[in-house]
Amino acid sequence: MNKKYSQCRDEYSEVGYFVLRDFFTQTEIASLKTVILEFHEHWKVDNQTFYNEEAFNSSLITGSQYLDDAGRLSLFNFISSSKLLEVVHTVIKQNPAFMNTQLFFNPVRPEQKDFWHRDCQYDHDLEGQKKAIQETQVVHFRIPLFDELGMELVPGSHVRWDNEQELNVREELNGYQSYDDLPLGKKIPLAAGDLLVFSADMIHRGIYGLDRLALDVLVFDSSADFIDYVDDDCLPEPKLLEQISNPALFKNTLRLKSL
Ligand SMILES: O=C(O)CCC(=O)C(=O)O
Repeated sequence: MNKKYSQCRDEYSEVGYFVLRDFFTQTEIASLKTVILEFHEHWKVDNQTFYNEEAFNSSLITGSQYLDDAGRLSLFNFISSSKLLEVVHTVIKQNPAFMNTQLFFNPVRPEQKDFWHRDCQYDHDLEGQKKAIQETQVVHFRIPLFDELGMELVPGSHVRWDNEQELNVREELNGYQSYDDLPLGKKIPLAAGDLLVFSADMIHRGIYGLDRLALDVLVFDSSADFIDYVDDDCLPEPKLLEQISNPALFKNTLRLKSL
């Protein structure tokens, strides 16, 4: 471990993200890659038009549509490994709950540009977004499978509202485009094996290029109201749950689902 967890916690609350370099071993990344590539190949065939025209991510990687039980189980065990959970607990101390997974890749069309956003902007108007960033947020754990240009983040924007330019850019107001550069953006290049932890509601964009294929695991605080965002099919069924070494992350979600 290249950083003390207390330092990670401080960085997260101050700037909204932290990076752990060489967090995963080559062996861990190689076995993860096998499962993820299997998902990705099936997904691409099934979503050919969407993939060719506009897609830059897929989701529900742990679902039953494209992976068999063995693949799903290895993903569930990876996501809830004690190593990763220790990091999850640095930002969500009590009862973190699994939300979803997403896989980010390059769009097929080279002219498609990477764009600034806060995740909450797709669910809320501006007043709702202002509220969302003051309340509990969803956390992304980004695991690149290949070296990539990484992410561009606006440090501190997880707890503050946009300045005029940021709002114009991410909402495409007053002639601005969501791909315009932002002066406060900080580029975080990532290598296979690194782990980037960042707040879903900070101003951010993925940077397209190289052979990027990154798994994002999304986790939320059980006390926050996010359960409706969770798709049942991406959770382990009882027969898989009992084979997961540390099932708490999924059990927390299943408990909320049953309420
Ligand atoms: O990598 C990308 O294309 C965007 C990533 C992103 O927006 C996210 O993880 O929420």
